Amino acid sequence: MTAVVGSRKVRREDPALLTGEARFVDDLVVPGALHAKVVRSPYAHARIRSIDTTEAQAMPGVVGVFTGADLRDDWANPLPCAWPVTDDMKSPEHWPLAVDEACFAGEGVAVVVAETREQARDAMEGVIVEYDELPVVLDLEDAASDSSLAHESLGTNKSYTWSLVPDSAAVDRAFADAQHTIKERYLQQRLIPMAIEPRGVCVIPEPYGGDFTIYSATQIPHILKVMLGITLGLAEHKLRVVAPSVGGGFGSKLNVYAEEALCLALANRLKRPVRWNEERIENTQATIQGRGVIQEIELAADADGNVTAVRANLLADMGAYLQLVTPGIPLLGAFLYHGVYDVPAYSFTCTGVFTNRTPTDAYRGAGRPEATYAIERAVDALARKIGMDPAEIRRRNFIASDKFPYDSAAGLTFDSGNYAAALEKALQLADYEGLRKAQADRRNEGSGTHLGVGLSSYVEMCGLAPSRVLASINYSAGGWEAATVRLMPTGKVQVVTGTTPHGQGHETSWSMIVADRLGVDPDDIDVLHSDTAISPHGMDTYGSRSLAVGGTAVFMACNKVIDKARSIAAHQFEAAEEDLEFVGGEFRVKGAPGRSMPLAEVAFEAFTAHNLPELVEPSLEASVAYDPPNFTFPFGTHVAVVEVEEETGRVRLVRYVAVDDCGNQINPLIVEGQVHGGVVQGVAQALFEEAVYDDNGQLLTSTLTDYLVPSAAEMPGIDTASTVTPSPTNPMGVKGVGEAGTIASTPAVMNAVIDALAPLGITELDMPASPLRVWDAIQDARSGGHER
Ligand code: MCN
Repeated sequence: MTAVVGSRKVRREDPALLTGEARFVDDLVVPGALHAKVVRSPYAHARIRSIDTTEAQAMPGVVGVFTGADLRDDWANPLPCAWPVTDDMKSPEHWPLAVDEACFAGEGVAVVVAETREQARDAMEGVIVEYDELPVVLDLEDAASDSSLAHESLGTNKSYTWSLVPDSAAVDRAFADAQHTIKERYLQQRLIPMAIEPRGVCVIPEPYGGDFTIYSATQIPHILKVMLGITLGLAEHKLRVVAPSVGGGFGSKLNVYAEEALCLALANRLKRPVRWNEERIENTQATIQGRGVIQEIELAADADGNVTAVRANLLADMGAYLQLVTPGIPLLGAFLYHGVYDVPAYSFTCTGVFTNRTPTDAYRGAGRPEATYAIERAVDALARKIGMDPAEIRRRNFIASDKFPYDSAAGLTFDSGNYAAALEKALQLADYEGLRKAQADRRNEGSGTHLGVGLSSYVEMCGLAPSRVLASINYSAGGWEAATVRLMPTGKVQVVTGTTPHGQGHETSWSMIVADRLGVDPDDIDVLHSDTAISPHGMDTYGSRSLAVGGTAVFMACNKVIDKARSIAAHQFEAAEEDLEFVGGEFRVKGAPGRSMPLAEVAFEAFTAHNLPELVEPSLEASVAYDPPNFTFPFGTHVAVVEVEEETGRVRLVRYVAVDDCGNQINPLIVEGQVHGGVVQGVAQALFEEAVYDDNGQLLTSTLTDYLVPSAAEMPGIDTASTVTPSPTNPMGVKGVGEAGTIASTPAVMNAVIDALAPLGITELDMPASPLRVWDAIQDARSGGHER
C-alpha cells in the first residue's frame, strides 16, 4: 500500500463548501426561533443615563426588550478573560450588555427579541437611549499617561506590565560594548478580521432537563462550553456546543462573545430558541480586532554586524475590555523578538493599556507576526547602517543548524532548524542576484518606478502548547489535545478529534494519518469534530496547534488501537504478541508468511467478543489525551518584490517567493493552501488594511468599501517551496503551518517597499504602505527629510 501521508490529496471538505451545501449557523432551520438584535452605543465613551424600551416593546412581533440592567442578574460572572498575565493585572468588568458606561462604539447596551429578524431590526429604532458623552482616549501613549480614562471606574488605563529580562546586566553590557546600535519604532496598525462568514449563534433549549444546544460560528466549542457555563452559572454538562461549518475565523472566533452569552440567557429566560447573526458592520465594530501595538526595538551589534543584544519595548492596545486572551497576545511573541538570530542577550517588556476602541485579541499569528516584523525590519535597518546586503546580515546571524536543539536567551528551546538552507533556497528561486542587478539597472536609468526586494526570515513558536509552560505564563487552561480512534465492526474507522477545523482541512489530514497507521483506505475513515456531545474533550483550533498536538493524539490513538488489536490477533493465532508484526493493515506471524489477519477481521472479533483473550474488553477503540513536551518552531524565508511608482506612491507586489519549513508534511497541497492564505493576510497588513478611527472613536473603516481586503487581483502568483527539517518533539516530526504565511509576509513586503524607496532617502514608513502614505513620504523626502 503506498503511503498516503505526504501526498497531495484534494480536501474532502471542499465539495460541500464549493457547491454551497455546507451548513453554517445561519442556514439552520429552527422552528419557533426568536431573533435577537443588539442595540449598540454610537459613542466611544458615554454614560448611559436612561434607556426607554416602551415604544420598542409595543412594536409588531416583539417578544422582549432588555437592557444591561434588566439582565444583570442573569449572569453569574462577567465575560471571561482566561489569561491574567500578571497577578496585579487590571480588568474592568465586562458584561454582555453595558450597564452604566459604554466604553467603545459598538458596545451592546440593549437587546431586542422578536419573532423575525426584520421585526427585531425595526424595533431597535424604538429603543430610546440617553447618553452623556464622556472624553475618549484612543491614542496609546495618551492612554499610558492616564490623561483621560477609558473606564471611569478603573482609575487607570494601565492593565499590566509584563517583562522578560533574563539578564539585564548582560543586555546593558552588550549595548555599552556595541560598535553599532540602532533604535527603531514601528506601529502595528489595528486590523479587522474579515471571516467570510460573520459570527452567529443559535441557542435551543431542549425540552427536558434544562439542557441547551448552542450552535455557534466558533473556533472553540469546547472552551466555549466551559466558559458559558461559568458566565451564566449553568451546569456545564447541561450545555452542548456545536460549531457547524465555520467560514473562517483567523483567531477572531477564538473567543467568548457577548452575543453568545446573551442568546443563552435569553433562551433560558424565554424558554424558546434564540438566534443572532452578525451584520458586517457589527463584525467590524464588535468582533475583536488584531494587532494595535507600538513597538520599540533596539539592536546592539559588533563591528562585523553580529547582533549581540535585542531590547524590545511594547505598548499594546487592549481596546476597551479584556476578551478571552487579549492580554496574553503580546506574550505569544515575547520570546521571539530576536527571531532566527543567535543573540546572547535579550530583554522584552510590554505594557497593555485600555482605550475606547473595540477590544483586541488573537488575529492570525497573534504576537508572532508583530515580533517577526520588528526584528526583520530592524535587521534590515542595521544592514543599511553598516552597508551590508540584507541576505548577508541574515546569514551571519542565523542560529547555526548544528546548534539545535537551541536554548534561546529568551528561555525557549527551539526544536530543530536549518535557517540558512531556507534562505538560500528562497534566494535562488527568486533569482536574488538577478533582482539586484535589475534594481541597479533601473536606478541607473533613473526610472520613476522603483524596484524593491525584501527578505524576511522567520521562526515562530506554535503547536500551542505544553500545559506546564502555559501555567508558567498564567494561562488558565491546558494545551493538550484529545483523540479517539474507533474501529467499527466491519473495519471502517471513526476518528473523534478535539480540534475544531474552520478551513484547515483536518478531516482530510487526520484521515490520511490514520490511513497510513492502520492500513485503511482514507475514504473508509470518518473524522468527527466540533460537537461537544460527540467529541467531549478538546482544546480546539488556534496557534497552529492542531496537527502537532491534535494530529499527534490521533497518531498515538492509532498506536493504542494496534496494541489492543495485536493482543486479540495473537490470541487468534495462538502466538505470542511479540511474534506478530503489523504490516499493510494486517497482522502476520513473523516468519510464517501464510498466516495473516486484516485489522477489519480483528475489529469483528472485538465486536463479537466470542473469543477474546482474558481481561481484554470488547470493542476496538482507543483514546489519547496528548500534552506536547514542547512547542514546534517552523521557519522559513520569504522574498517579496515590489514596484513603487514615484509619481503616485502606488506599490505593486510583482513577485512573491515563500520557502517554509514545517517539518514533515501530511498533505503538501493543504500546506500550500495555508501558506497562500496566510501570505495574502500578511500582505494585506503591509499594503492595504487598517482599522481607522476618527478623533471621537468612530470606526471609519466599518464596511468592506472602506476596509481594503485584497482580492486575487492585488496578488501576484505565490511561488511556494519548502525545506523539511523534522521536529523531534512529536513522533510524526511535524510542525504547524497555519500562521506561517502571515508571520513571514508583512516584513518581507515592507522591507521591499523601503528597499525600493531607499534611493530617495526614505528609511521609515508605517503600514499600510498606501499610495497616499508612500506619496507623502516621497514629498517629505523631496522637501528635505522624511519624517514619520
Ligand atoms: N499540515 C500538514 N503538514 C504540516 C503542517 C500542517 O499537512 N507539517 C496541515 C494540517 O494537517 C492541517 C493544516 O495544514 O490540515 C493546518 O494545520 P496547523 O498548522 O496545525 O494549523 P491549525 O489546523 O491548528 O489551524 C490554525 C491556524 C490558525 S492559528 C489560523 S488563525 C488560521 C489558519 O490556521 N485560520 C484559518 N488557517 C486558516 N485557514 C482557513 N481557511 N481559515 C482560517 O480561519
